[in-house]
Amino acid sequence: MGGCCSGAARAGESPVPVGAKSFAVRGRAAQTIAVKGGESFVGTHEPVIASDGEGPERKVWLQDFHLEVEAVTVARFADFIEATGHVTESERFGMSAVFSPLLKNQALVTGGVVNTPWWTRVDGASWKEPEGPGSSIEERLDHPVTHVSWHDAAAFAAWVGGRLPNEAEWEHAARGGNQKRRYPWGNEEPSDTRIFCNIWQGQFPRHNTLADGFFATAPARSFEPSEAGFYNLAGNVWEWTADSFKVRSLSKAAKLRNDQAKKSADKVLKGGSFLCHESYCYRYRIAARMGLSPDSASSNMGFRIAYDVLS
Ligand SMILES: [Cu+2]
Repeated sequence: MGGCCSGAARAGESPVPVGAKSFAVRGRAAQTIAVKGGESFVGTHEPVIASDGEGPERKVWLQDFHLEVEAVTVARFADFIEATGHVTESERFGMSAVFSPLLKNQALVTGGVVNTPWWTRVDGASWKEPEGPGSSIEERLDHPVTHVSWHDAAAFAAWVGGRLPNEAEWEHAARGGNQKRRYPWGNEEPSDTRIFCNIWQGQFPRHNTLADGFFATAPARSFEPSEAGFYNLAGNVWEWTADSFKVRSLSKAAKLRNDQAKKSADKVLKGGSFLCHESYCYRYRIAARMGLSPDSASSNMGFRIAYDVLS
């Protein structure tokens, strides 16, 4: 069984990899894991949501790379803002998409989102006021930053001297190499009582049993890390990748969507979020994906940083 991650924890060792390093050239250090490249694959031959383009499985060749163990936190993003004066797109647009049950002040609701009444456009919502004016990040400094667009994520990545991973790298790291794994922890299905990650438990969106301990985001380092040492690749927040969103499968419907997707500049997000549940959004699987325009942002989207291996 060829694990892909050098310096990664093996059975019996500490879950935090011994060989982990930090590559960030600016801002506070973040731990990375060296991931061995080579032949791998992206996607699956058994798509669950075929219209998302989960299939077919395709061979890819990957260079070695490094990937941070956790999503970029609020605290780290705050350093970036302070150092660069970067203004996020949510701040420029003056609003972001907030998961409605998080809103204590319903007066902030300025408009819903079609077909998904649990999303609300909130004026003034941004990475530092995630539920709009008066809300605070103080108790969430170790959570993944949210309300960041792809452009914001790319700007942060450039600042630290890294980049966003591409989809194949993200999947490869999540599977622990060239293994057929459905989830970063293996193949066992999470359920409302078997908890592996931060997703929804209960009747979405009315009732969350909180069996995993979190209504919305959890700290970026929570739950058991994968064998390789990565935290929360599945669940918690969607993670932006470098790739443009295309539907790869060849069904007619998918082809049509592909033609539409080709015209759009949508980017791929991976991993699902605290809102996913098998009953309506079964997207915390490794092969699952979502495409969104690079200026979109919301309560459940963040990112993590990859680095090239410099020789
Ligand atoms: Cu979901």
